[in-house]
Amino acid sequence: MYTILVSFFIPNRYLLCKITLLFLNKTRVGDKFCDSVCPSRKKVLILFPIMESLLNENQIEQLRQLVSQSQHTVVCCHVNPDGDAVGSVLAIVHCLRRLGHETTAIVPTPFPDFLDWMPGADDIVVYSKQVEEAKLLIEKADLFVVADLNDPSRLADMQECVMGNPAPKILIDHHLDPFDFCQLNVSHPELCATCEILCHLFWQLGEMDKLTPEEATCLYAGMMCDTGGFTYASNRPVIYECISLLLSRGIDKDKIYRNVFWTSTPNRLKLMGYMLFVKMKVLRKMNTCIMTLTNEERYRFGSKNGDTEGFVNLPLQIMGMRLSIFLNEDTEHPEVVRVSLRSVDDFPCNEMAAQFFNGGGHKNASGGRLQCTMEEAVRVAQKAIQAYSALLK
Ligand SMILES: [Mn+2]
Repeated sequence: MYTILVSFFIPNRYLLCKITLLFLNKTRVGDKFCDSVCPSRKKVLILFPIMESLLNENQIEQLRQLVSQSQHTVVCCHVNPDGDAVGSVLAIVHCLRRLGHETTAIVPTPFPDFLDWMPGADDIVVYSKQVEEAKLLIEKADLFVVADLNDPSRLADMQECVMGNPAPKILIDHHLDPFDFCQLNVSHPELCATCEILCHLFWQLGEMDKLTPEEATCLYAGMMCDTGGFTYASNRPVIYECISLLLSRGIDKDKIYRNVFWTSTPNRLKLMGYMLFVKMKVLRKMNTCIMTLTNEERYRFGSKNGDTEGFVNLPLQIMGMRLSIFLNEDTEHPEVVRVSLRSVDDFPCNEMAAQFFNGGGHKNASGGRLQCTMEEAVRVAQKAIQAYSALLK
């Protein structure tokens, strides 16, 4: 009864949950709490769309122990880090440092320039550029947190060094089918971003109302990047609970959006125009678009790492398009073509990526790589489109 009365007077549901807890003398809100207050859980959930408890008691204990026993933690993520990878790494680093732990962020390869503004981005050690420094830090580490990564091979050149250190590892990730290589696995493919997992974790651990604006900013940026500014993979109501909590921790979400999605260079805009005008091939019958970009073209436009971020999404604006394929010659390895796939509705990019492009990912957003020339990569893409024609037409 208290819960319903209070809900009329307190606009902030998080505060409301806390007040309710005071009444009920509970330490945490979660499924157990809902069950105990109201066996028909639906009613309670409608009144309080609250955060999710992702860990059981044992896992919480294990997490606390692993962290408290460590002297130096290394937090890392996948190769070619995106906003969610960088956001989750930085949020974890900030949080651990705030709790007094010596912590370093190490990423396998550089992250795109449009993430430079993120709080703490300057301190990130980039393995491919600072190999010796990174190796020393990895060898010294007595705990690893691997974020936004489901397979150690996604650590690229860092893999051998990280896996060679027997220190315990914690995985926090939302990709499908995680490898079992960590002591503690927090894997939730149903969540929109690794940063969303972190929101729930921080909340469950009682850290949410202690988050600094910097930590909250990293979490929001990660969720925003993995959902294209909350335009896909973002229909679960609890995502907006996370956002509400992060707003109450002082983020400026409009500025974060501008920093990530509405900041460009003249060269990038010119390259985008060229890609759409010259390079976009529309396969009308297959409701598919293919774009290719070689290093030679990239140099012509003075394009930098990360400049092509988001290009693969553009063709999906065309009415009826179901699939967009972007074949991008790797800047470091010219014999490698990086493949990005984006789809709408039920088209399973991840299956196509696994079957044809040595990759994987999410249903609507996947990637892979081919060891071949661009011409051969185009042929593989055409074969993939044919194989999936029944789902595309
Ligand atoms: Mn992610």
